[in-house]
Amino acid sequence: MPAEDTVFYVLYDKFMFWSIIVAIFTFGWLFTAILRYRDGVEPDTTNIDHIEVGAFPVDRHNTTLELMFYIVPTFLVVWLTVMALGSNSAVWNFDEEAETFDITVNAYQWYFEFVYEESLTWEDTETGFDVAWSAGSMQVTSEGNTDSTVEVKMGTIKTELFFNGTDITGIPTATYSPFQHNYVKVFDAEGVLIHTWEHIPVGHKLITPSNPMIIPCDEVIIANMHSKPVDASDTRNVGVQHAFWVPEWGMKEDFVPGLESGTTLGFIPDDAGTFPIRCAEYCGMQHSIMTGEVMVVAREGMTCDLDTGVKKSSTSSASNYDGGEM
Ligand SMILES: [Cu+2]
Repeated sequence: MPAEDTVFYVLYDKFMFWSIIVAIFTFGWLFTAILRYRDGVEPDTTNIDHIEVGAFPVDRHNTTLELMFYIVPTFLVVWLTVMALGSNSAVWNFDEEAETFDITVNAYQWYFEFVYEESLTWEDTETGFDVAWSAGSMQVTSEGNTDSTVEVKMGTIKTELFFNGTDITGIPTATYSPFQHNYVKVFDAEGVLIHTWEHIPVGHKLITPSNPMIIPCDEVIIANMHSKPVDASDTRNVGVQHAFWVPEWGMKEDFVPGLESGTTLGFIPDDAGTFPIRCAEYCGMQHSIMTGEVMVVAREGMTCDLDTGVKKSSTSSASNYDGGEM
């Protein structure tokens, strides 16, 4: 979901285009008038009977032209307003029927925390590797027989295994649980990460800057956002204002301290990839380092090829306050 896909990008373009047109006309007119009617330049009075300082030359005015000065800008302003209002319906009316992926985003001084309200099992695509892991057993298969190291995490236990392209041994499958954070990471001989399979359970927390926010592609992501104090023991401290900003998507939403229900950001990421997150609201000393990444992934066994029937970003990026009762 690059910013080019979003309704805001189109709006920005159209507003910019018309601002330039209006500016050329207005400043052109201004400079013409400055040069033509400056002190010391004799006015051209060929077609004027009389010209009086401070009086409008009534015998020479052009009704059509003057009317246009009112009509054209009025139309332009009304049109731009209607067009801008159209973006509201794009971002505030989510398809109620649509399946959503809910995630809570908390902002602290000075990091973001992502709390999973739903579990997510995802896997890299097109790497040649495939990991199949469930309660019973784990299998790693590879198209090319490359020697690799496999790092397996089950809950808090990490194990390093060797994979020769076909066989992998010693996997402690007995304690696999979908309620734990589990991952399988495959590294090549040089230690470069080449394949990841991961299961994020409900309630799992990922924290910036060391962890990205991991979300599935082609789904309506609903992020419920709260500002929180680092020290929760002081009840007077309700956190400070922050803003969640993904520049590449043209998407931004505030965290409002003290707002119980939080704010909501809804969007459909359609391209897999990693995109930077920044805090876009000055929030104290280390505001500038309050950054992170959002990682768009394909659910296990799926791809992000847009043939899932999900419309491409018609509800692309959204920002609205949660609840009409505010
Ligand atoms: Cu911040």
